[in-house]
Amino acid sequence: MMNNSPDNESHPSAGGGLPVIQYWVEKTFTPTGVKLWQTLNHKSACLSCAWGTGGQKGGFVNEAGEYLQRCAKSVEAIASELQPAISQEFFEKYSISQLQQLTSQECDRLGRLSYPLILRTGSSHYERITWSEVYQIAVPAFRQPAQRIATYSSGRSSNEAAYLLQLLMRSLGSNNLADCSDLCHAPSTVGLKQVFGSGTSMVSLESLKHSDCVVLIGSNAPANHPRLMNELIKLRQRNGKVIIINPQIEIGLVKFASPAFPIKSLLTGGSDISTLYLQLIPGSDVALFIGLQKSLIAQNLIKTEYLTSYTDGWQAVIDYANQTSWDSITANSGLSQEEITAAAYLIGTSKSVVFAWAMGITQHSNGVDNVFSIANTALITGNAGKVGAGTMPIRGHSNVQGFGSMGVTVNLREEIKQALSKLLQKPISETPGYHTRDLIEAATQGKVDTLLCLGGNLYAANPDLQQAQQALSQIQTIFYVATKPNLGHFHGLAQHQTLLLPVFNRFENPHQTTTESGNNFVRLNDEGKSHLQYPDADLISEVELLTEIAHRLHGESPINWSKLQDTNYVRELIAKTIPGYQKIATIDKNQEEFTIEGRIFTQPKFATTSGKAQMVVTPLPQLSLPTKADFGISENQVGIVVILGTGRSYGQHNTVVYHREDKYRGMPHRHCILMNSLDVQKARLQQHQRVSVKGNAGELDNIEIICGAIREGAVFMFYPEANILFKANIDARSGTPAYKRIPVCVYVK
Ligand SMILES: Nc1nc2c(c(=O)[nH]1)N[C@H]1C(S)=C(S)[C@@H](COP(=O)(O)OP(=O)(O)OC[C@H]3O[C@@H](n4cnc5c(=O)[nH]c(N)nc54)[C@H](O)[C@@H]3O)O[C@H]1N2
Ligand SMILES: Nc1nc2c(c(=O)[nH]1)N[C@H]1C(S)=C(S)[C@@H](COP(=O)(O)OP(=O)(O)OC[C@H]3O[C@@H](n4cnc5c(=O)[nH]c(N)nc54)[C@H](O)[C@@H]3O)O[C@H]1N2
Ligand code: SF4
Ligand SMILES: [Mo]
Repeated sequence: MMNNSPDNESHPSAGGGLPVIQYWVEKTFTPTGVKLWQTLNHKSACLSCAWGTGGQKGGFVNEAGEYLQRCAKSVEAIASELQPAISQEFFEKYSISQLQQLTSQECDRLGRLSYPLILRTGSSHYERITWSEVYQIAVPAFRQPAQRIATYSSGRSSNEAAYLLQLLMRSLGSNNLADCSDLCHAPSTVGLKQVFGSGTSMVSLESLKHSDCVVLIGSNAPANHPRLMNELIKLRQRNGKVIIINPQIEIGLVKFASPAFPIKSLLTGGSDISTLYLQLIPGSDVALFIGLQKSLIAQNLIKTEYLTSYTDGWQAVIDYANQTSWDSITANSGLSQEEITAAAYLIGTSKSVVFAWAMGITQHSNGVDNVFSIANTALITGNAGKVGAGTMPIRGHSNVQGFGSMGVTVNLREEIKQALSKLLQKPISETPGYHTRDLIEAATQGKVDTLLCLGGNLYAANPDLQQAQQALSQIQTIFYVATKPNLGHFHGLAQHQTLLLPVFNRFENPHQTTTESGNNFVRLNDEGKSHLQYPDADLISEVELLTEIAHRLHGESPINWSKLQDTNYVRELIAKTIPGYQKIATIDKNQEEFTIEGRIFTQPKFATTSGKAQMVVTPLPQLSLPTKADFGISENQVGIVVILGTGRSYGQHNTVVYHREDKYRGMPHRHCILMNSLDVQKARLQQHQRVSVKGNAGELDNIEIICGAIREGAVFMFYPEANILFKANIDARSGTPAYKRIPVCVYVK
């Protein structure tokens, strides 16, 4: 399907463009507009995605020093943080059961949390408490046996806060450091570490600028990493190729109007992005990549000398591709041999190819295999370890990668373990920690007493919301550290006490902090001032909160925890214990932002023991579909079994909804299902009809059918609402749920 034209005339004909500019104008000319502009100019990294705009050269500058790089998503995120405080009367007035009626968007619009709150068993309302009461609760809560305490974190906090979080947990003898990356890019980290010895992107922004072909797989970058689109536009301008692999035609991947190219946007309605668009069956990426390998071999476009010199295991990968029949590849992927051959030719004849991907690759029960199969294809064509080429997971949250680097992970690197053990003057526990899904399972079984969530929305981000709620209700004490209320704060309640602790965000902290972008670049964030000030508001920094708890638990030996309130000292410890991070020790003095050592490979010498890339054979995925009867629905009832992929609208950030509608997909509200019109016909349904959608955990009624550019057999819905439908089916090696391949039945009751 070389489909380069959007199918529906009433939708915008390019991603970005006018709706985006309208949003800018609306937001920046309101009364808070002045503060918004000041914040956009503040020397700190953008809050939203991990592309890493902002920092010491100013809010609008990217890592290559280019200007005009802020996107509307950044404005959205800041605008939401600039909201006024929620009044004390609000929580006195509304009971928890009333708060549970709020939607995600309504929760966010309540405003900023500005003083600590507690909900005790038997009480119907959150009540204000003091910070000293918070610490009185925290100390005994963290003195529980190490295996019964846990944390979860989301990637917006600083490196310093992340480092302190894991240091606190390791010092208590616990490795239970669940993190949102477990639900996100964990398969990339696991897969890339095995192949290349390093779990992050091997491509810097600078290197990307030398590529002449980008293969963009399972990413809706126009919505979720808008400034990556500038790089694709420039690549097309220098005659480069862009191959898109996605079951859905995302309009902004066909054409994108970027404010950085205003004249082109006005004259032509945007720049062309995709050279070739491969609309495959959801979850079949491994089949496609084996097909690409097979075709590259057949077209004599593989680099055998490179394989023999720089890789191990290549022969088995080649044999497997040769043995796999075209019939099984095309049946599995839903693509024709011609389409795959055309893509292989573009890849094989380009000089430097970057393979970039996001959640369409990782959120599958074979997520790690997906990553292996991409890496194999890069290696077969010699596209790893040279300028302009390589593997590039496009990270989610703005500092999610920093959390991993700081040791907030259940797969702690041996070097860090040793260094931490020296620092803490005791061995690091060998008991494996809970990743996010393990944490939910352990909590369900009553094995967790205390949970601290540093940001995020553990409840709504997980599959099977009922299970998540039930799991959290088994925990004695939960501390939610947050800037704004979300669904989790009202639905994810603990058995005895739930605390809601307000903190400053990145541009408000009273000290400097750092963050790491998806391109391995470390940013310095200046101190700032919040519009929420004492005595009207009573917020603290995450660093203060964590060090205060640790100090009360451990005092000053072997680490002086209260001295760690000074983030310079935290950075000194980071420099000593985190590989590649030595330069962080002086970043506050010389303002020198830097690329982390040992991550960007421009030579085919990798971080594995032998220095060679380790190739792994990836079996074809088993893609079966249940029947209506499996859902308890009779075969002659109106309806159809399809594969649901869940994801983000153009107006949300993860579980936080900013706008109800998704103009680009023509979905007017949150309760829509995007379907192919042939499926709608086949099922004897109609566009705009209200239907029920049933999965293996739950059901949603009154869902409106919207016909759109999605492959036959595949449907799309928004998360977190859709998380009620299905149980967690995880990739065993990474723990990541298959949010992108969920069998559901769409039917009329
Ligand atoms: N504005 C905004 N920015 C964000 C976020 C946000 O919510 N809003 N979230 C941040 C976070 S944490 C993350 S992880 C990223 C997420 O960024 P993305 O990964 O771009 O987000 P998703 O909405 O999950 O979209 C994944 C894409 O994969 C496609 N896809 C689905 N199934 C398959 C498949 O089987 N194979 C292939 N090849 N493709 C498939 C979908 O059609 C969709 O286009 O964005 C980050 N940036
Ligand atoms: N069905 C389905 N489910 C998914 C996904 C999917 O594609 N489909 N994607 C998954 C992915 S990729 C991810 S990353 C997860 C996201 O999961 P999470 O990261 O857990 O969720 P978020 O919605 O990003 O968390 C938002 C909250 O963070 C808090 N916050 C914001 N800034 C700060 C700060 O500076 N400090 C602190 N302490 N708190 C702050 C605010 O209270 C806000 O409400 O969801 C996963 N769940
Ligand atoms: S692309 Fe990402 S980092 Fe850059 S301004 Fe937009 S949201 Fe922020
Ligand atoms: Mo994510």
